[in-house]
Amino acid sequence: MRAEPEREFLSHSSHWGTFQARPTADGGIEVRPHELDPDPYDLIHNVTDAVRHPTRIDRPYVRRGWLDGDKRARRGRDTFVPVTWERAIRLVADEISRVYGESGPEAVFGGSYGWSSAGRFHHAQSQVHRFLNLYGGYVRGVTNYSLGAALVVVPHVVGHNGSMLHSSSTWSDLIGNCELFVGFGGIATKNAAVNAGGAVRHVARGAVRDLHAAGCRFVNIGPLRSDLPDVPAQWIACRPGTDTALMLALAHELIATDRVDKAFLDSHTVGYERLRDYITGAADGRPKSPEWAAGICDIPASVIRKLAAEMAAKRTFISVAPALQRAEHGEQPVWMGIALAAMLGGIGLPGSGFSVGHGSMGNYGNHPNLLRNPPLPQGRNGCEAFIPVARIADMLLHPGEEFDFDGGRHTYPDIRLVYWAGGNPFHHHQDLFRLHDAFQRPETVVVHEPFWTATARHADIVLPVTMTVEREDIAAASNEPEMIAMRRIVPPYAEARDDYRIFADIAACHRLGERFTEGRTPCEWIEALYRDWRERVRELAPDTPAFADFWERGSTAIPLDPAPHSWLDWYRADPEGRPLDTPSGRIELYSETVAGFGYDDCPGHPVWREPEEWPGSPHAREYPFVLVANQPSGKLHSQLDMGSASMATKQRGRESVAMHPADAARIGVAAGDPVRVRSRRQASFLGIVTLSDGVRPGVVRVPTGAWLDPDFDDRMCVSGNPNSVTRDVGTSRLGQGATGQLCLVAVEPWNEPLPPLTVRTPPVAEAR
Ligand SMILES: Nc1nc2c(c(=O)[nH]1)N[C@H]1C(S)=C(S)[C@@H](COP(=O)(O)OP(=O)(O)OC[C@H]3O[C@@H](n4cnc5c(=O)[nH]c(N)nc54)[C@H](O)[C@@H]3O)O[C@H]1N2
Ligand SMILES: Nc1nc2c(c(=O)[nH]1)N[C@H]1C(S)=C(S)[C@@H](COP(=O)(O)OP(=O)(O)OC[C@H]3O[C@@H](n4cnc5c(=O)[nH]c(N)nc54)[C@H](O)[C@@H]3O)O[C@H]1N2
Ligand SMILES: [Mo]
Repeated sequence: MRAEPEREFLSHSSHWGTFQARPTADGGIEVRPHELDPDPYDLIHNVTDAVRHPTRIDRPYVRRGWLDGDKRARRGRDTFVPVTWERAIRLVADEISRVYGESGPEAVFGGSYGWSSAGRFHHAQSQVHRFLNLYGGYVRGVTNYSLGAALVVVPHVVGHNGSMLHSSSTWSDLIGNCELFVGFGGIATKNAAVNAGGAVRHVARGAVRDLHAAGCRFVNIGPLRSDLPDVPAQWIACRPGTDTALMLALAHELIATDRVDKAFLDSHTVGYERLRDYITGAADGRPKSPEWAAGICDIPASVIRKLAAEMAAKRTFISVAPALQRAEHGEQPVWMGIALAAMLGGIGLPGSGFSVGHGSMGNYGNHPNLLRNPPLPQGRNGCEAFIPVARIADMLLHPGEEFDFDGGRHTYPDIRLVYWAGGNPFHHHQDLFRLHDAFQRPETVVVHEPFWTATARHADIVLPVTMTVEREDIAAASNEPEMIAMRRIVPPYAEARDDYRIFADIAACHRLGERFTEGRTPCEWIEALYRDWRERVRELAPDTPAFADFWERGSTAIPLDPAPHSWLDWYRADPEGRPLDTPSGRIELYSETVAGFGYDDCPGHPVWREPEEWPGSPHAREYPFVLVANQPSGKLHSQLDMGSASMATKQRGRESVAMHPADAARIGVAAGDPVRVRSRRQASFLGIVTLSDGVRPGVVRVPTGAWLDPDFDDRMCVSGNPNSVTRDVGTSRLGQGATGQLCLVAVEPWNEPLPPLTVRTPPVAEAR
């Protein structure tokens, strides 16, 4: 017998890293880091365990009850009937004809939030939007789960042209200039693994070490010591959800000790006097002093005073992790963080200023693109109706009701058809048992998925799709120096098809196939997207190779702006000549526009407002712990939850519940014990205790992303998904962002046998 020739490693990419891969003899794949990446993360290995996992969806399925005409009963807990592709395509096409014909696009929710996979062409959300636009459009979701509050409040404060979300200070600007890095939420470089569209060069951990070597001191403010893992740091274990009070007290101290940069405030901001009167108490009789904040944040006033003095004396950079604004009143720490940086006067100077989260994503701090990466054209959405993306359950449960958003008043549409491709709402949304109830309302739910996630299990028609390693694409993320040829590594699993082909086949039933495909195969699309980009990029990078050459080499350089820059340096230099696009042209510490909306939960300047659930609220008697449900270190969100890097963070296949040893002793549990975590939603989940003195007492940390394994009768998730208990309310009437990061919970020992996990086996399928 002759040995099979060794297959060569080919380039491929994912949101969490670029790698090389080749097929193995048993139908799986072998993965190794890419030489372009100086600091690869373990997450690239998750795909190995996932590609032939039993939870891959092997063929199209239709839910039993839906097929029987009992449309809504048992959605999410029903059995499935396998069908041929022909039948599945016909069923979806007929539903589209029916719902669009009877009710138009206002009855179709196509927001389809979710990260799906890297790759410019096969990006599922772009594909589904392009598809639904063929029929006149769809109800969309605006903003995102990541930055819901910031995306709305920041433009009121510094304009769209001043937003730091796409032009944050570069690491190269900070290194050697920044003397003090104050990280609210730390610099959680576990999160810098990820860059949407395909992470290539991971530099954040190295940059933090370089900053430290250049003499910068670090302060990590927040519930977890591990939020600043790469260098020595002072840890100020502030109560979660109270950062705005701490910032106000820092500002109070700057005023009291006459350290405010009045010249900068005069030349570059408006509204300082209004904010100052609130801080000093002149406006409401309550000075926001360090003593005032000490009681709220549970840190000594002396620590606040000392930090304020140091911030005024040194070149200081303030970073607010996105997590802080993914909570009730999430607009406030962002607005107040900008105000504090303005009072220090360092905005636009090397090594100082503000950002929403260095370390929270691979693109922050990197040099920005000079040109846009190739996008897939999506057509035009003719439907006006929208929701702030995280109001999905409210929309489904309350059609016709009104809601506020950024100064407008809008009405929830009446949704009859939900179409989801590339997201997992039964991971990303809050209060998942409420979402389960909400998902009973539409007449039909269609989901495209590679895996039997809880969302796929809530579908009526489930269509199996390929993973990236089963198709070809090009990867390109913002602020990354290389575009990557994503080569096909293995053939598609079972009957899985590309989202593109599925949409093309459905569109063909309505004679819209040509309009969807423009007569191109996926390879022709990829080549065309590349060709268009190369045309645009030519002037800047004349050596950019032709497609065939790029494909063969596996990567090509993306031109980036090489100059170090500090956020708003251009505005600092010329505030009159190059104003911000705010009403005043300046940084608005008080906004007439926001004040005019009349929202008590987000007035005209930053304020401290008590969240409904926090340690100071009456609910804390029954629910004494703050649950911090942050991003998982072992995977992206819920993706490839069964992979080795993800499973390594779990115990007995269930999520870890990290807590302080003193808290564990008090409730009578030890490391490795199962616990039940309950909330006011009459819902709970099971997890396994881990102990660390790096967790603030009174806090439990449970990462998001464990695949929901629901016991609907007990409203309990047995695999440990924290969104089974989180609270589903908007950040405020202004931003209406997701608030999943924090809520109050009770934690108690679980003394019964652990219920079996069903989430890593497929649901019950009937014979064909
Ligand atoms: N409690 C709490 N909840 C949170 C957060 C939090 O901090 N706390 N964070 C929030 C944030 S910031 C975010 S961004 C969201 C993330 O929420 P999502 O983006 O919805 O999460 P993912 O797990 O990335 O979901 C992507 C899904 O797409 C599927 N997929 C991958 N490739 C393809 C493809 O080619 N085609 C199709 N059809 N499907 C594909 C994957 O299998 C996966 O199920 O979660 C939010 N939820
Ligand atoms: N490995 C990995 N990386 C990721 C992701 C992933 O799923 N996995 N998701 C990506 C996405 S889509 C996004 S949007 C970003 C999100 O980036 P972030 O929102 O910054 O990420 P988190 O891990 O949720 O939160 C960071 C830290 O903030 C702290 N924190 C929480 N609440 C508070 C508070 O009230 N005050 C203070 N001071 N600290 C608090 C928590 O301890 C937490 O560890 O991450 C991206 N990176
Ligand atoms: Mo996100």
